[in-house]
Amino acid sequence: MVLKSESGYGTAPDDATRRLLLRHMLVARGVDEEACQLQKQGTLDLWPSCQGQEAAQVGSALAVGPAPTVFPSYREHAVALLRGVTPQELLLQWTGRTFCGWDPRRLGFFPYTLVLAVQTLHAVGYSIGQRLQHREDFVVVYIGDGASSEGDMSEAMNLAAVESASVLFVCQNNGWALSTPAEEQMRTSVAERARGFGIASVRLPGQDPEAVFSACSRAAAHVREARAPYLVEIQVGRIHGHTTSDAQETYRSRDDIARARAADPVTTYAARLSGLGLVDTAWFDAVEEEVRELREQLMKEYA
Ligand SMILES: Cc1ncc(C[n+]2csc(CCOP(=O)(O)OP(=O)(O)O)c2C)c(N)n1
Ligand SMILES: [Mg+2]
Repeated sequence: MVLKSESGYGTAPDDATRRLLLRHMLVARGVDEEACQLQKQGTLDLWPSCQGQEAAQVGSALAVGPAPTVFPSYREHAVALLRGVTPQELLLQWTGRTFCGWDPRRLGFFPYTLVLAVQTLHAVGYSIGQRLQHREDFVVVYIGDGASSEGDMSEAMNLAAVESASVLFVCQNNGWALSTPAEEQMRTSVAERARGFGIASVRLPGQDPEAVFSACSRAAAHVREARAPYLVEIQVGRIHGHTTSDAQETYRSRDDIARARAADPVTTYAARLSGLGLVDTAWFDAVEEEVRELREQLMKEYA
């Protein structure tokens, strides 16, 4: 199945957007690192790190823009921050003090879902409801490779295809459902499976935020112009364990962990833009200062 539209949404990001991609990735990394620290100190009960997945999250979120309502899973911290969730709001849920730290209606960013894949049904139903009320019906839903094995995901894909719902499925395939490797979960890619339901799809590596931005821009154009669903499967690396409670060294080879670290999208992209002269020391200093302030606020609030 091919994209209905290859037009518009100039798919390659311009230089300002490239800097923005990197900035959001660096902010997300800083907040994630601080959350890991706070969990070690006992302030947070748990933290599911998104390290290694920043290019997929920032690239997709910037590509679709602010219009769509987003239904996240529980690891979309970079998307959350980009959509306006503050770091304080983001961490609150992981102290066990609230179900959701932010206002989902104001931000168009729904609460995190810990029950795998239910958000896919929420997303499709929401989009259909919005369309019936002649409101913005473009919806983005994030799932992991493991969540894609749930029955809800199959139901949601089928319903989206049959109803031609304006839903962009973004699957971050980090190769693991907790300790179960992707090859033990499925015999085809998630993208191929989507096509079986009649949903156009693409699969791509997720280290380069520009490639993700381009693919998601084209996917968003398809959703908007064809008013039909689309699925993007992004192959990402998981740098840390499933959560801070998970000792991944017990089931994952050292080499595999080392590969994920070596392919770190944040350091790789920072080096690339620096090499191209698109960012300089002053630029890095300014972002570092911003991240330091965010981390200090978190420490004050939580430590
Ligand atoms: C319906 C349901 N079944 C099982 C679980 C337990 N569980 C929590 S996370 C997880 C793995 C999810 O993997 P994936 O969707 O790939 O997301 P990732 O954590 O890798 O981002 C499992 C099995 C759950 N939360 N919900
Ligand atoms: Mg996974």
